This record gives sequence, C-alpha cells and structure tokens, in this order.
Amino acid sequence: MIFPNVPQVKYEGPESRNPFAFKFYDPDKVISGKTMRAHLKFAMAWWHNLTAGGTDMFGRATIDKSFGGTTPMEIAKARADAGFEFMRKLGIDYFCFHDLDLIAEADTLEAQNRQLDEIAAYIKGKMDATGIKCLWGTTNLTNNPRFMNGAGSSNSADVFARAAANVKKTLDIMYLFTQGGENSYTGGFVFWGGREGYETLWNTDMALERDNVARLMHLAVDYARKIGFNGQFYIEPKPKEPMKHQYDYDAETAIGFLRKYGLDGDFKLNIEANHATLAGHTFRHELRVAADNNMLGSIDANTGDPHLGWDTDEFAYNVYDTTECMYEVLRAGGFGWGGLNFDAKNRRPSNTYEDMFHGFILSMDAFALGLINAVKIWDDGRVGVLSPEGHAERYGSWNSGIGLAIRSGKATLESLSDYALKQGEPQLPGSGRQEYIQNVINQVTFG
Ligand code: XLS
Ligand code: CA
Ligand code: CA
Repeated sequence: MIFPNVPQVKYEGPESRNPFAFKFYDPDKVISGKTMRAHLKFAMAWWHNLTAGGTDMFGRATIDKSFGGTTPMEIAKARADAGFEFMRKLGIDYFCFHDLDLIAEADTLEAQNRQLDEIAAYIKGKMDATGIKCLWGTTNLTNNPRFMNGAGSSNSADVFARAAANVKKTLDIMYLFTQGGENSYTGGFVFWGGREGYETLWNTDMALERDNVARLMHLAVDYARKIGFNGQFYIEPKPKEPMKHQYDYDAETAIGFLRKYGLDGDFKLNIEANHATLAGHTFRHELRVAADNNMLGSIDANTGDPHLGWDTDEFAYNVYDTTECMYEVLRAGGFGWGGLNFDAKNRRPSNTYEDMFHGFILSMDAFALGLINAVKIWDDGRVGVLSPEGHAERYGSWNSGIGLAIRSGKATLESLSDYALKQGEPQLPGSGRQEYIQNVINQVTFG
C-alpha cells in the first residue's frame, strides 16, 4: 500500500469533519435523472498527480513521486500502482495521460516504444482488474528540444515525422486501453498544441505551419480509424504558454480551424478553465461557445489565479465557477465520451501524499456543489436562457411576426426597412435585470 494513512474516501455529508470524506459528492445519489458519478465523470491527470514534484522556475521538487521505485521502469510501475490505489480510494473512474507521463523518455524511438509497450500492458492489467478506464491519452510534443519549433508546425519535416511516430504509438496504447471484448469502450485522444505557434512572425510561415498541424491531425484520424480506434479526438485550446502565440487560441478559433480543414466530424474540444482565463474569457464563455457549436467534448477542470498571469493549474474550489460550468454541461445535455479531468496540481508547499487527496476531495466536492446548484437553478426556472422559446420574456419577439420572418429567412433588407419605417422608434428592448438575476442565483444557492 502506498497511501496507508488514507482510508477509502466516502460521502459523509456537510456536517462531517473527517478530512478524508466527501462533504457534498455522494457518488450514487441520483440527481436530475443520473447519479452524481455519471454526471461528473471525474478523471485523474497522470502527469500532475503521479509525476509532478512541485517544481517551479525557481526551485526543485518538494515531494518525491517515485513511490518507492528506483530504476526508471520500477518508478513507472510504482506510479501506476500509486495511481490505481489513489483512484480506487477516491472512487475515480477514469484517468488521462501523456505518453511520457508513463515512462521516462528513452534515448531512441525503438527503446521508447518498447518501454511504452511494457508499461501499457502493466496498466491495462490494472484497468481490467479494477474497471477503471482511460478517458483520453495524448502525446507529449513539447518537452524534447527537437520540438522547440513545434511538432506538426515545425519548420523541419523530420521533426514532423518524429511527432507522427510518437502520436502513432500513443494511439496504439489508447486502442489497447479501450479494448476488452464486451467491456470495450470509446476513449479519446487530445491534441494540445503547446508549441504549435510562434515567437515572431519574422521567421514564421504561419499558413504552412497551420496547414501542417491539420495534416498531422488528419494522419492521426486516418491511422486511428484504420486500427479500429473509434474514439473521440479533441483539440484543447490555449492562447499562449509556452509559445507567445498558439494556433489553438480559444474555442472559437479552434472550431474555425477544425471546419476549415474538414476535421470537425472527428474532433470536439477539451476546454480547460485556466486556458479560458489566459485567453481573456471566462471558463463559462468557452464552454458555451463549444456547446453552441456541438463541440463540447470534455473538460480539464482546474482554475487559474486572477493575480497570476500564467497557467497555474490549481484545484478548482470557487463554487460560482463550478456552478456555471455544470449549468453549461447540463444545458449541453451532459458529457458524451468526455468527462471532468482534474488537470490540477498541488501547490508547491502542499507536499505530502495526503495533500494529493485533499486536492481531489476539494475539487470533487466543489464540482458536486456546482452540479447541485446548477440543477437547483435549472429547476427554479427564473434565470437562464435556453432558446427563444424557452425564454419568452426576453426573446419572445423572435417567435412571431417580424422576428419569425427574420429567423425563417423570409425577411429582406427592404422588407425590414419598410417595417422599420412603419413601426417608428422601437421600444427599448427591456432590462437585462442582471442584479436581480445574480441575487436569484444566491438565493437558490444559499437559501
Ligand atoms: C497544458 C495542457 C496539457 C494538456 C495535455 O497547459 O493543459 O496538460 O491538457 O497535453
Ligand atoms: Ca489541460
Ligand atoms: Ca493548464
């Protein structure tokens, strides 16, 4: 046992003072037609939880995550042991990984592929024994110096080829993870374009680079379908960091890109809260843009810090944010193949194994509260805009008369001009009642 000090974490309710108990997340409780577990679909990010040691630009690790292993492969397996014990103790059903979270990077591609095969088989054994699934995998195309100018967007075709080889291997692993006879399921594959961008346009052929990023994505889809991996592909937008400008800037940009290159049938978006903040948007804005385009695939659930301008990947705790998130998820009809992946890491001084659990308990409870509140707000019915039909008071003018003529394409600029001449000055469009609405949210939440 790697975490002997942590018991099985169970729901004990809001009165509990047990640090290793959920106060709000009650996995089997049915709320709005589904269990909380099925609504929330929590996932553990292998990288932060099992490999990140609390390093920052100014300091080395504050916690040892080798979990008793000494050789690289022993450490890799010890991390898998730790991860499965961790997920089982919290009742987490999914995990996400990069290829290079699973093993230490090897000197040659052959050696790396061999080691990945060994660890993937080891992890698959644990998946089969526990029923824990992989939500999505991704390829680390940022760390190695060869990717300093990007992977799909590199100026070097040889580097592009190497990126393709690494993506192929991750897809092989994803395929293995999702196979299980009757228990086979549909996983996913994420492209996060960390270095797919530029530092200066003086040395950058942006058009070629973007075309090539799309080419790499097409090649990945073609290969996946060929080997029988029918999973969902995702782009994870992020505007900057590590590059000054990244091509998948935000949801709207990524959707435009997917449509331009004919990738929108195979891809949806993986929206990360902290990346929304970096793009100058709210988390909710990005979720809404994705959902309104039928592109809301999965979520990287974390938070940034308004006082820090970078990607801090903190555990989400702000219940207004989680409420807005879960409202958008409910509005979109829930997750399909995606879920809520905690792409979050403990703060550097939170350097014990127990802190790893506290981070997850914090965020699992925060999203459970968000779900409970979102359902209450939904059921209350006083706020929220679903469609013109669903919100007659504010958008009712679109359901008949001139509004319907516009929506059904019957109006022309001339007919609208005639209408405007006849009607005279239109009435003011009505108060947005924002302060009233915000108080209703508080009433429903805390009342
Ligand atoms: C980094 C990203 C990354 C992706 C997966 O900012 O969040 O961790 O989620 O490559
Ligand atoms: Ca992420
Ligand atoms: Ca992040």
